[in-house]
Amino acid sequence: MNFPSRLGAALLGLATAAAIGCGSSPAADAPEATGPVVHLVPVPQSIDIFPGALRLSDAVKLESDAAAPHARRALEEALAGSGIGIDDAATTRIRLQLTDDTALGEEGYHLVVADDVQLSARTDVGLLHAVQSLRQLLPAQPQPGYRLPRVAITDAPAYPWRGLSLDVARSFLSVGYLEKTIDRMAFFKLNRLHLHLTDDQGWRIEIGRYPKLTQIGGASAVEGGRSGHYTQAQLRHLVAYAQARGITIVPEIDLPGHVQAALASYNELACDDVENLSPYSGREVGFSVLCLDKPEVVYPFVRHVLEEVLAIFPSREIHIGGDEIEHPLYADFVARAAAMVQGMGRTPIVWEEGSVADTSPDVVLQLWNDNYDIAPAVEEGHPLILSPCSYFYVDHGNYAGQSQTYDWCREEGVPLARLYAFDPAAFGTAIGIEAALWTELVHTDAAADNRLWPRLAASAELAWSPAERRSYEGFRQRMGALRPHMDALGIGYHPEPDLGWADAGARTVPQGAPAGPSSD
Ligand code: TNX
Repeated sequence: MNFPSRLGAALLGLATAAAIGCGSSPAADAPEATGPVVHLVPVPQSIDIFPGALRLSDAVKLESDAAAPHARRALEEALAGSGIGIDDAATTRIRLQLTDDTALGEEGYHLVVADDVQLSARTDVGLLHAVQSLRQLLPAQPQPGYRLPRVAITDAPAYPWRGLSLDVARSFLSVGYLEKTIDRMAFFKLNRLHLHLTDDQGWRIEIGRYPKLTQIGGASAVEGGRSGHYTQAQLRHLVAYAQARGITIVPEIDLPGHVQAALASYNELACDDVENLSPYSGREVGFSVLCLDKPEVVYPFVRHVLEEVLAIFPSREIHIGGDEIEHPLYADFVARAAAMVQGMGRTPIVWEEGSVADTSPDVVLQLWNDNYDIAPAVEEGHPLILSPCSYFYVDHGNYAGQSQTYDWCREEGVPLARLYAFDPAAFGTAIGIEAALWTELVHTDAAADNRLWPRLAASAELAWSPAERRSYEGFRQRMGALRPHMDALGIGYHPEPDLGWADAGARTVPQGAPAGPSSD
């Protein structure tokens, strides 16, 4: 590699770090003389920036390890997006290489831009992350003669679980929208898509043994929302689509409450004295429950459903809900359902309330109320997914008073800066972070985009980047500069003033790029 001395590089790195870390110089459109500016989200574990730049011509030569097909495809896509062709005769080389550098872990990578570009990692997933970093260094639109900054990055995630939970039950989201969301998540190195597949207002997953779950339960939705369901073939497609982008889909079947759609489909799942067995389209929570006094009906149902769910989703973790229900047999149910999942060779996830049940310490708990006393469960060693609502419930406003948002958890909403201020280190057994989009009030793709972005990028940085590398000021600059990439991805993001995006509509939308900012 033709690099200057480490010291020189480090000094230069400091000078250029403004765009990377916490400085205050503008991140985008730096003049040619100072070289291209680096703006990566999430901010990498370590980066050296060197003088000069690698001028990219129309085409590059691609060399890749046959064992990294997903990274190769992602790289081809990224290059195409920047208008760069692939040609074996080209002088500039991009190399994807698997290495046995154990320090990188499962997801870490090296990315070096010198006289050529070298991406290395232990796994295809690690290389996928390297490609995403390269993609953020490349122009969002074709730009002939683009100068790629010379960098040496070593990167790996702080947390293994970097998720998004989407409620497709209250209001359905199409396969196409989920694919788009997966692409966008991958761009920010998020790796878990949790689908809340069932709730009072809708049952969204085809179960062969119980066809009425989708015939009846899939036909309803929250008032104003969309109904529908996914076939098993569609879900298998999504699993593969996500896997090729480094993302695991985690299914949730919410039990034993939030089941009105199931009760409306199969009345025998309800206790005999339950009168209301109609489909539900309101917004109340906590009123429906499987009849736990009929274990001979309920447990076979749960088993059969889970068997089909597990056959579709290879995820090690399977979410069985467990939220917002008061019942004398609640703890018993959670313990039995969790044991059932474990008996099938998987690891259950339960919302925080499930911590009252007698389960083995490897059962994962998902924290969602800020004030929930999770300390005893942490003491027992339960891994935690962190989704405290006053930081990560993005059904709350981007700003106080935003229309069509909830504010039950935090009256002022969950602005970007608030979310970014979260400190995951406060939770000893945390395995990561998951933002959650509930859809009682989110009925269109545009509204979903608006609630998710840019906040999801901030939660990605919290889960990926070490605390000492993070600062809101640095994030604002880097994220602000990624706007053309957000546009190229067709994201209808909230025009966040903190990122300098408040001029919604003023910019030119590139041809073929949909939507753009949306205040929906
Ligand atoms: C709480 S978080 C819920 C959801 C609602 C959400 C609305 C959780 C486990 N339950 O059922 O959709 O609040 O913000």
